[in-house]
Amino acid sequence: MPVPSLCDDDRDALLSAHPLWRLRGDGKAIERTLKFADFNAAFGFMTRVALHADKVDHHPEWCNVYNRVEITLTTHDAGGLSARDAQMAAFIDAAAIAGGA
Ligand code: H2B
Repeated sequence: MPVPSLCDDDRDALLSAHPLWRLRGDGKAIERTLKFADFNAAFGFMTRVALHADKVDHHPEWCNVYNRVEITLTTHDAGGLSARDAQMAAFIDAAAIAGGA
């Protein structure tokens, strides 16, 4: 089902509200790299995000190497960024703090 993509003002507001995220070169996604104390902390964080993602049906693209997690947020159903990415960035930022990133 199509999802509305963010207008330029809403995209700028997303980036201002979540300064640890950077806009991907093509403007269709945001990215953040997180570093945790160890693999256990990184995977615990990923587990919390995964359960939330499945609940809200909005899934991150990510890569984990030991204590590092690289995350890309985009909305496939919008062909770019949507309000769902802003909501997911807020959840991830809070989970990152809780997880000690
Ligand atoms: N995740 C993301 N990141 N973007 C989507 O457009 C998306 C999703 N769509 N998770 C959902 C699943 C959709 O495919 C299902 C059918 O609701």
